[in-house]
Amino acid sequence: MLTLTINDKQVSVPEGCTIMEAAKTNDIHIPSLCNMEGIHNIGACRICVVEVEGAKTLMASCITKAREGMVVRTNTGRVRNARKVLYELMVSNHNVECLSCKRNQSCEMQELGRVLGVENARFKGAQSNKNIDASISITRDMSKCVLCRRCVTVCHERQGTGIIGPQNRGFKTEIAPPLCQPLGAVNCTFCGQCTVVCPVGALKETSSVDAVWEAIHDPKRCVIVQTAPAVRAAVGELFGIPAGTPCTGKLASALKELRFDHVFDTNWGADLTIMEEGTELLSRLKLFAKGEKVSLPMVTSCSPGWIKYIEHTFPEMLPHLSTCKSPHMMTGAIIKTYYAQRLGIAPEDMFVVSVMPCTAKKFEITRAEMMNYGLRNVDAVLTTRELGEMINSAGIDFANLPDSKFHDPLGFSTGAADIFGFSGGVMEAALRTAYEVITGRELPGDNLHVTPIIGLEDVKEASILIESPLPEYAGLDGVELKVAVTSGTKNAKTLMKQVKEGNSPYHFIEVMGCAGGCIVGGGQPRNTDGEIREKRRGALLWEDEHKKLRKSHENPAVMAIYGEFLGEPNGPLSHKLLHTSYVK
Ligand code: HC1
Ligand code: SF4
Repeated sequence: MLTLTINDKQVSVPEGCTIMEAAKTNDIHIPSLCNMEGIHNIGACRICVVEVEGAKTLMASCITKAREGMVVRTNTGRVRNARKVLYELMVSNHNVECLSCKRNQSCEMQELGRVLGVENARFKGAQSNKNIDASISITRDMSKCVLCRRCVTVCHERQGTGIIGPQNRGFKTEIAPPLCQPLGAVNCTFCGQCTVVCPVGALKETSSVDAVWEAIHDPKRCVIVQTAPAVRAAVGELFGIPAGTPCTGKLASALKELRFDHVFDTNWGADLTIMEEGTELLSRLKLFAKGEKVSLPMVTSCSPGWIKYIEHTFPEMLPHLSTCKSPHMMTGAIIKTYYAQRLGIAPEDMFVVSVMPCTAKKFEITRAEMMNYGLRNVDAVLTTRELGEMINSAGIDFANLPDSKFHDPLGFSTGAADIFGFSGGVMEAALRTAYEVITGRELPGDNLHVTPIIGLEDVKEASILIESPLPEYAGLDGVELKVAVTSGTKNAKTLMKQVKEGNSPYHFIEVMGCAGGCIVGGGQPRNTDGEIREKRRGALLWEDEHKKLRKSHENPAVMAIYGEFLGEPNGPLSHKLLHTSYVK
């Protein structure tokens, strides 16, 4: 520990912390724009400057280490004046059409101006950059960029993708891919993590809101919506409901109020995915037990940011991916076939909308691999944030909505589907079913949880002994099934290198593109610090643990589809509608 003085108060803090951290742990707030909790400090904006006794210049408190005996002042006239000048210089090169900006009233730059007491912009600078790059998933509006570099840090350090960085020099600096190419022309995974940390309106999802309103208002269209597991754990935050409150019932009610014709649940598709993916895993394991050549470990395929990453970075490892489409694509395929027949309407007259915590899903639905009979399985993706915009603009009082249920037949789900929304959940859901099919017994463990794989650490692993009395699985009797779970493309790289080098000890790997899973996807409400992540995870665990049915193979609405329409899991119709493959 070391002792220093901040604003005449003696404080003791651990060695190695910064002045800003020392201040924060002693309830002294230092304003900043570029600083981000839990990730490297950047020192780009300098708004956090403080006076340090003996130092000639003001110091950026986010990157200056606290030292024994240091005397710091965070709120002197010199400091306040410097912060204002820095702020006004940033504003001089910023598009200040705030009233027509998506971030109006949620913009951190606006809030900072209020905190600093800025009342006029003294410097009338030229605008250095007005480029707008609208990719399928993400729009970059460089007229609003304040060069804080949060997006660069996240893309490089958290996601390990390193797609964007400062291009050009000085006044012409632009945060962009090399040579200022569009995001759609480089190896961007469309994970959207850069949009989550952008403090202003420079990085955001490419909006699908108008297209969805248009479909809703078109009397000839049958507009069907489905919503992802993780949305229910976070959407309430947009309406002042405390983080960690499950909002499933209010969400279903809000979607009905928005006048979608049918309100379904991607959770239903998650249970269906487990039937398909579990069966696929068992087939690969059986071949492996017979000594036949088969791609193991099998790797999950439901996160489209992850799919894009493996295509760009490990294309030769594509056979390891499960052939399953993601749950919302499976649900879309069933809606436009089985459900269209049941309603007696042409699939061309349907418009399927997925509400997702993910920006990469906007790209996923446009892929040629995600079509059947010449039609897209899903027509539009709204992020959780975009759904919030629609609810607001329709004047719906979300917080006071009564609970309601999703519509049948694609609205019922088991607890296994809820946990898809956080890292480790898909694996656990698959094991709950696969283990029981092979052994005839329930997955052992605390309340159906495979404790080592549940959590938010970088790479988690578990091994489960298979003891099967069934002749069909005799080859697997006594096998130690080894599984691993990771999230965030940076962590996935570690596991995939092992696979590439041929020394991966695992049979099955779950990868999600965003660190922590969909609860902190690129389309979720923007506050995603550690505490919020845990609360969202808690909301989904609560949903799982409070359901009567918690294993996908127990979902009667999924089993009914096999009886009425699909036949067997992994059968010919399933393969046509629910599976796909990716080629180099
Ligand atoms: Fe996800 Fe999935 S879990 S990918 O994170 O497999 O986006 O929630 O919807 O499709 O179910 C996202 C979440 C989501 C799919 C499911
Ligand atoms: Fe980087 Fe993801 Fe943003 Fe692309 S979407 S620039 S990969 S953080």
